[in-house]
Amino acid sequence: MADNKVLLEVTENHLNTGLRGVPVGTCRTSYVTPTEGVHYCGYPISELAQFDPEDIVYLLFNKELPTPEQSTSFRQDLAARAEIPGDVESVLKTLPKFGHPMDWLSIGIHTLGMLETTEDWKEDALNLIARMPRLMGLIFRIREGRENDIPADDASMNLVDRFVHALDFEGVDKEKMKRVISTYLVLHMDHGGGNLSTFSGKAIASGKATVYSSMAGAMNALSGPLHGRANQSCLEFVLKVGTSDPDEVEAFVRAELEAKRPIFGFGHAVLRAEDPRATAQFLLGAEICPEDENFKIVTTLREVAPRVLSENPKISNPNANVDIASGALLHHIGFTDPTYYTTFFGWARVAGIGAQIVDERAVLRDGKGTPIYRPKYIAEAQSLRHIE
Ligand code: NMX
Ligand code: MLT
Repeated sequence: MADNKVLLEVTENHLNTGLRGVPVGTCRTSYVTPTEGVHYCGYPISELAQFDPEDIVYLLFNKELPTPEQSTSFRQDLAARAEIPGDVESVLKTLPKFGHPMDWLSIGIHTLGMLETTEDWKEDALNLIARMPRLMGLIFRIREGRENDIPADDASMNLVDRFVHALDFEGVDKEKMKRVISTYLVLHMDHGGGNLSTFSGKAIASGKATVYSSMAGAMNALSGPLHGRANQSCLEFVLKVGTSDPDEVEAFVRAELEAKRPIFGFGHAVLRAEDPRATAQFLLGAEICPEDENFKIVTTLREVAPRVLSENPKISNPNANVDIASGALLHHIGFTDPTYYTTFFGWARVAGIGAQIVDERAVLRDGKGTPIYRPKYIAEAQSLRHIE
């Protein structure tokens, strides 16, 4: 059950805490509980990890899982929206290759919005979801200098197949790749209403910026190292650990803490147990790559780090979070450059943020939508100086 106990009074102690625990609205797509993590429309994420991404997109937009017929027709609907209505490639080709892939993703989404924006929140959100696999594939290819002979898009393929097709990596196990990406997308699609990128995207949309502008802003929020980009830092951290020996890992973790550096892949603002999204990825890794060196390191970290972090009573949750194992899995299937990892998070999150924007703009308050965001800030002494 969702924890619906809400704070009724905002006191001085709540100021300057990043709105932690302060209720600001309702969310129709998902909620997060401290022990069971995220639930999509009431289903715990642990029950959804094996579903196809298309069915979970349907769930987030329609608040119920599709019947087989609804699933087929939704896939056809997405396919009909897939073609990018213009030339996004030539814009991507002008971007500096040394720029971060998340900046490319944000600019790519902005460009899609410039090529076509309808006057309808849901149309735009679904069009963007349908066009993301191609955009993602183009970002990889163009950044890698594989700009020629890009395979034509085939909208009859599912979302993950279309990305793998555009990417066209050689010498990789494409079936394994599709399985990891599919699970990754489902696990990362939504995480309640208040995570930073979702909140930012909805705030931008509340001023009636388009879905594309709002989503580009949400991607910028996701790109921060304490939020989405932690998955990049986490694999970089794992590569730095370099050993799965428990004693050596423990010494490494202690040295990092001593140096006042975070232990990536651990902790969460809301969860107080291991994130079930981490558990699901550990299960997948144990099945497909138990002997992978990075997977062995994260498995040891999962045992060692919570014990060490628990020694600090300030740390509210010493357990593994969503990012701990995702990098090891992506690395295993051929994505060896961690700077790309947050783009997968962003690709997935477009579904949840898109559905939440549609709800806030076109469903809540009997369809009127929430007003423009305008929280109150209390004036500090310095700002009052001129009237003293
Ligand atoms: N390693 C070192 N210190 C930590 C960690 C950690 N994994 N987790 C929390 N702390 C510190 C935190 O920096 C804070 O210190 P200070 O009071 O000096 O500012 C203190 O413990 C209390 O923090 P919490 O209230 O437990 O956590 P908070 O809600 O502020 O932050 C995270 C949540 C996720 C930002 C934090 O746990 C963290 O920085 N983790 C490591 C980075 C990471 O894995 N990010 C993943 C984000 C994805 N996700 O949220 O799922
Ligand atoms: C997320 O999935 O957005 C992260 O766990 C961060 C959060 O929920 O605050």
